[in-house]
Amino acid sequence: MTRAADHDAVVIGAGFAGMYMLHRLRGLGLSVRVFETGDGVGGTWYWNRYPGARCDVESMEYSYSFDDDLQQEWEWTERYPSQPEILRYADHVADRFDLRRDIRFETRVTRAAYDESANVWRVETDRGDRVSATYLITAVGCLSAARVPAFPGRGTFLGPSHHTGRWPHEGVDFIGKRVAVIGTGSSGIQAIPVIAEQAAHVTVFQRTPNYSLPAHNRPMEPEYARWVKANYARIRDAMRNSANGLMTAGNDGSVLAAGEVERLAEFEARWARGGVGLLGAYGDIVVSPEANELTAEFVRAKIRGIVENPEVAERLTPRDHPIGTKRICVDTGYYATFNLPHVTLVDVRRDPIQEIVPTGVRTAGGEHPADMIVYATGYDALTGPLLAIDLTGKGGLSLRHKWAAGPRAYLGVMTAGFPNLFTITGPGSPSVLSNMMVSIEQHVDWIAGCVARLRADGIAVIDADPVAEDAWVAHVNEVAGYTLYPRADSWYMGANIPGKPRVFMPYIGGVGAYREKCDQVAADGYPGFVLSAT
Ligand code: NA7
Repeated sequence: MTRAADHDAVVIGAGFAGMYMLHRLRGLGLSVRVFETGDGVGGTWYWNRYPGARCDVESMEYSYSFDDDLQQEWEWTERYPSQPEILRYADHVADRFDLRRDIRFETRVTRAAYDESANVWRVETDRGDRVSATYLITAVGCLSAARVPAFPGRGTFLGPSHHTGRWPHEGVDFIGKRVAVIGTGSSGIQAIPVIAEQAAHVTVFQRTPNYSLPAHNRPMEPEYARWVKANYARIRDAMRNSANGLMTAGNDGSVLAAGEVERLAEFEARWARGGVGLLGAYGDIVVSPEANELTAEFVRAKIRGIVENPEVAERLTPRDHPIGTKRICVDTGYYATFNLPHVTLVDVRRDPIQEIVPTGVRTAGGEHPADMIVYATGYDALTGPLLAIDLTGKGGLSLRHKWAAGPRAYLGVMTAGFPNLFTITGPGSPSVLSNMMVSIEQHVDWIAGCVARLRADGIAVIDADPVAEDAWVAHVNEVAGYTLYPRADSWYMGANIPGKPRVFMPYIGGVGAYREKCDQVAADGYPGFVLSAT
């Protein structure tokens, strides 16, 4: 048999999605080439080496479930895993399953075009590779296109500046330094307390105050780890069929139906436990404005209780968006950091950043001297990493053109007009609204199942049906519309990028319901997809 393509599949990215995809496709006997920009595996956890970087999903849940020996043998040392520990885990998995031999590191895919006459994807990299593949699978991550705002004068700064998602591998020494941190999302909120432990002065530039919940991180309790491992099969199954891929399910009840005493007791218990669980206290927190306000007010009171200076506390208090509708943050000592004498908060809504100058950051109120700038300014989320690649489908259709008004994909896994292209945790799937590990495994398993079926049935081409795609996009929007999410200027909505279409990108119907739908589609012979033998 003549091989039409150099590889059966090209996978873009060697984070947790790309690594598992490679493993599964190998298991089907496919030849696979993975391209990865970094010089190691781990994706998000390879890039995000900023101080304090830690996952906000617990260790026992933020790990692969596909191999029981792996999940039984790996020992997590803390309740919430730190970036170095997750990276060690990724390296361990790469070694254990001998993944590196098919990964081309330090190589970025710049372009991929579908060649209809040969039914192959022609893939180009910044290293000059030109390869063809039957299947093209993106595993590019949802938060990997780091973004530094175009502040005037940015290039004039004399000291080092670092984006949290492009942190130097050799680390950064803050001792004795005056550090400007711009941005108070999850990354800023994790980094600021750790930077403040070392720096001579920290100036935090905040645009939108965020809700942050305490992690209460601690060393892993061995009995707990043993219990989880003994019950992993049942626990993983429950996570896969849950709303957000976590072990602890949320309650269904209503904040409004609970009396004040009950409500506060429930909130206090969840605050004391730590992590994102507060949002699961009742079923209507991200649906009912009144329920949300009661929950938000609980957190606001906590901020007032921690931050000693009432004026600073007020500036840190979020009021412009419902709690949970921007990604909730999980911190260790964030609010208390503002009680330190060498930490200053600048509210850039009232006192906007005008320019970066050689010696610091100038706002309307004057210059804030700095030796170093940390940009914790986020990402062009979900679509950014896909649109960074010049992707062209049937008839020369470019993805950038097709998605100009917002992403369109059927089940978030294929977009019509781009045959044999699968997008792991793409827009229109639960992705960033879930435990990413659960969503990654679900997509990879589904794609592997689909590819196996195509090959067994002699189907050469699969594409999304535009009608099914339109219906799915409408459904994604409809479900988001039942919630308060669209009210926030969040990166879920594309609102953090000037000019980006305002569309709610992930699917909020729940990972369990989503999985059921995907599985049903596969069992029914892929309705909503167009399959052809040639
Ligand atoms: P986020 O959550 O997007 O946070 C970025 C922060 O940077 C946020 O506070 C932004 O304010 C701020 N920002 C962005 N642009 C500017 C400008 N031009 N001026 C001032 N401040 C600005 O990114 P993270 O890296 O913290 O977190 C990403 C995800 O990683 C996180 O949610 C977890 O899932 C893990 P804004 O709120 O837009 O007003």
